Amino acid sequence: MQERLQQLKQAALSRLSEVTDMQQLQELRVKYLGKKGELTEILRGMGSLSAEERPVVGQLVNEVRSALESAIADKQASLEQAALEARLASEALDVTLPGRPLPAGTMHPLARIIEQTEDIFIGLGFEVAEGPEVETDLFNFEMLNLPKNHPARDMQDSFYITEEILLRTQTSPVQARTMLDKGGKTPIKIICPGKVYRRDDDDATHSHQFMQIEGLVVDKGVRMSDLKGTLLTFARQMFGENQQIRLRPSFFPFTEPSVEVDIQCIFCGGKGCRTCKQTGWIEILGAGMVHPRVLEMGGYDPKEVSGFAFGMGVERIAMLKYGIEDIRHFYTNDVRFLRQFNRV
Ligand code: 2U9
Repeated sequence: MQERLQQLKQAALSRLSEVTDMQQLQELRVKYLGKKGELTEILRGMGSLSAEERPVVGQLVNEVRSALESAIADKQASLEQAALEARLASEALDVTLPGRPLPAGTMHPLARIIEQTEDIFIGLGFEVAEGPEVETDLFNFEMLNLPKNHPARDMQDSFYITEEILLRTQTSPVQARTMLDKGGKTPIKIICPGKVYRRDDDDATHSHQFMQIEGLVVDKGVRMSDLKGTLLTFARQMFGENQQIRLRPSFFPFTEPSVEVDIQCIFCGGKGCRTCKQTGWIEILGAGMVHPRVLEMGGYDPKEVSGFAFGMGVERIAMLKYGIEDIRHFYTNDVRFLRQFNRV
């Protein structure tokens, strides 16, 4: 029996040396040390031994068992170590290799102008307000002193959805909504950027959908000089520190008095060229003091408060600033056009 034990030990150790993975190791463990394993079988056979032999064989069985257990544990440790090393090697990352650059998008020129304009006006204490593009006749026209049958409604042919609902023709309804939301409280100091829609045939300078930024200030004692100072600051930050502005009388139903605002021609510096039609000036926006009727309809008392408003076409500002000659470039999305406006 002692001989059988020695043979078993040798056989187990020799098979162990050939084991290459955890599954084989587990099979080997079961074969020799398991409940139905070979060592257990020998133990069961000890009943037939003499009283002298039994402790000797018993001790030997224990020695063989612990020798096998420790050899199996060593093997398991070395298999685990090898597996770990293989994983580390396969997942090795060379952080010194050069990276693959991802192609970066560029910012759309209209988004750039809007962002820049927002920055300028936020710097002056304004907030940015937004509203729906599908509007009611009430907010788009009525509240802006453009009652039904007003001749100025013909000036902007609109996309009507029903008799009372249309695509907004200007962002002014956002200001009208803000006035009502504020319930007569001052101050209001907002700019409203967004898309507007007008029934127009598209050409180099017209688009049936374009973008506007409008502004509204309502407070006690707001004057024309506040409007002028605000717009001069905008013109200088947008078009250059030495810019001058010029105000010409105009007419809008929602402002009285109304003005059109020019900057000195950025192409000829005011000397006169083809773009400014030899005048030295270029129109950039319209503005005025908010009409008392508009204040009233918005829930403000025109005897208590006053306000100014202005509006500009974002495409026009971008075309001037970047020297773009056709408004359709903004909407046809030719990447060669868009790529010229790299992020700064
Ligand atoms: C309220 C009161 C007054 C907004 C204004 C203009 C003058 C203006 C045009 C510029 C070029 C539109 O894109 S454009 O065609 N806008 O000239 N807009 S004052 O006045 C308001 C708005 C809302 C409650």
